[in-house]
Amino acid sequence: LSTRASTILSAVDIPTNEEVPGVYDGTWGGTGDILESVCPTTGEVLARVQSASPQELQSALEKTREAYEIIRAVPAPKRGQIVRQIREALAAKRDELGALVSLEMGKIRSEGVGEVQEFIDIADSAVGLSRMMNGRLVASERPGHSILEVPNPLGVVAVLSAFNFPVAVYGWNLALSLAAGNATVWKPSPSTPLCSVAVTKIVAGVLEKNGLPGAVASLIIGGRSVGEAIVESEGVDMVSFTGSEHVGRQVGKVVQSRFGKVLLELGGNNAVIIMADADLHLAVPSTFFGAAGTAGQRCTTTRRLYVQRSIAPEVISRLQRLYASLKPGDPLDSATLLGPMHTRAAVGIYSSAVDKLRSEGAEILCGGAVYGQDALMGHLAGGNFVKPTIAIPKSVDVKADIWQKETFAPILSVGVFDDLEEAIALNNGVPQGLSSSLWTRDVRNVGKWIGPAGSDCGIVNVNVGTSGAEVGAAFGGNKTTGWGRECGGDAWKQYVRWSAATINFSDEAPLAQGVSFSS
Ligand code: UN1
Repeated sequence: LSTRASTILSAVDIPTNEEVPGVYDGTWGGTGDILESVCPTTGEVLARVQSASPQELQSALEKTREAYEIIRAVPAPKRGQIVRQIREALAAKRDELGALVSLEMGKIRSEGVGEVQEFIDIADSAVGLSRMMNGRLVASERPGHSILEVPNPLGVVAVLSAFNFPVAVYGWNLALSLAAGNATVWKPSPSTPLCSVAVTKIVAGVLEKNGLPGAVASLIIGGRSVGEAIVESEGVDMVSFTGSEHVGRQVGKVVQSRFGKVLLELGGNNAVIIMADADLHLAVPSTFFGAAGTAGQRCTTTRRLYVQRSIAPEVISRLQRLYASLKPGDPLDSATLLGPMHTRAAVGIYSSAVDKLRSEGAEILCGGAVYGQDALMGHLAGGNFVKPTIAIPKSVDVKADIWQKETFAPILSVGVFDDLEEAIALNNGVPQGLSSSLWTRDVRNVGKWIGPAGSDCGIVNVNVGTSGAEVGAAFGGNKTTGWGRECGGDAWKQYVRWSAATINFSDEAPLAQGVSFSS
C-alpha cells in the first residue's frame, strides 16, 4: 500500500495489512464475498473488504430490529444527546474522514471535508429537533374529547446510499432517523466501503459508550443481492434509497408491493437559466462549479445551461476560459479542482455520451476526451480522468434524447432562449425534477420562477447554482427523481409513524358527525 493511502487509512482506524470486516451489528464480521476498494485517482487497491453472507445479513437485520425496541424506549431528547456525541466524534475526525472520502471516492479535498461537515450540520439540526419533534393537539367536535397526533418511532430504516456522497447521505438519514427513535441499517455503495466502515466505527463507539446496542446503527456491506434482500425484507419499515432512476424504480415497486415506506432520491438533469440582466461575475463561476465540480458526479450537477440570446456569446466565452484553467490532479492536493471519475465504467459512460453528442451534430466547445497518459503525471497515470466538456447540441428541442437523459459525468449542454417562459418550459421539459437555478436581477422573474408556473423541481434556486445545498433546505426532487425529501425542511416527519388518537375524557360516548345509533 502506498504511503499516500496508508496514512489516511490509519488516521481513520482502518487496518492496512489485513482484510477489513464489512458487517457491523454490535460485533464486526463479514464472511461473504470479498470486495475491493479501488482508488479512482491511482488505480491502487486500497483494501479488501469482507461483505455479508446471506446468514449474516439476516442476523444483522434481526439484531437491528431488537435494537429498535431499545432505542424507541429512550426519550427523544436523550436520543438527541447520542446524536450530539456522534456529531462531536465526527467533528474531531472531520479532516481525516474528508481525506478518506477524497481517497476512496475521488472528490477534491475541500468537498470531501465539506461532505463530512454536512453530516455534522444535520446532526446539529437533529439535536435541536430531538426536543421539537412535536405532535399536535387538535380540537375535537365532540364535548370532552381531544385529538392527539403523536409521532411515534417507525422501526428499522434501511439507508441505501450511492458512491458520490459516501458519508453525507447516510448522515442525513441517520441523524433524523435516530432522533426519531429508529434503528438504522446502512448498505453503502460497494465501491466506497471504507468510508462506511470508518463512519460506522465512530457511530458505534458512541453507542457502545452509552450502553446502547451497536445494532442501533448497523452496517451491511454487499453487492446487489444484499441490497435486494434488504429491500424485500418485511422487517425493514422504510427504505431510503439514493441512486439511479433504473434501480430506484425497482426499489420503489418492491417496497410498495409489501406496503413499506420508501424515500427515493434518483436522477437529476439540472438546468441553469441565465437571463440577460444577471450578474455574470456571479453566474458564470457558479455555473462552472455546478457543471465541472465533483467531476460532474453530483445528483445536483448542472447538466443543462440555458442562456438568453443577447448574452450567449459572452457567457459561453467566459465559461470556456474557466474550463481551460482546469487541470487534472490528485484530489488530495489542495490546489486540485478536477479529480477523477469514480470508476472505469464511468469513463466509458462519459465517452459514449460525448460520441453520441458528436454523432448528433453537437459542437464540442471544450473537452470531449479522456486524458491521455501524457497529461497524467506519475501516480495519476492509473486514474479515471476525463476532460470536462461543454457541448452545443444542434437544437434546443428538449424532447431530444441528449437533453432528456442524465449522464453522470462532467458534460454541460448549452442552449439559447428568448424569454423566461420558454426557458421554464425547457427546464421543466425533462422527466427528472431535482434542482434548478435562475440568474436574474428582476424580481418579476423570481416571482414567476418560484410560483405555480415556474420550475417544477424540488430545488428552485435564484442566483445560487444547482448544486451544493445546505442542510437546512429539504433536499430532493419531483417526477422521476422520486419525490423524496431528506435533510432539512419537514423531512423528519417521514421517519415516524403518526398515531391519530381521539381520546374521550367525558361521561358520554357521542358519535362524530352527529350520527345516532341507539334503539
Ligand atoms: C447527491 O449528489 O446525491 O446539494 C447529494 C448538493 C449536496 C448533496 C448532493 N449538498 O450538491
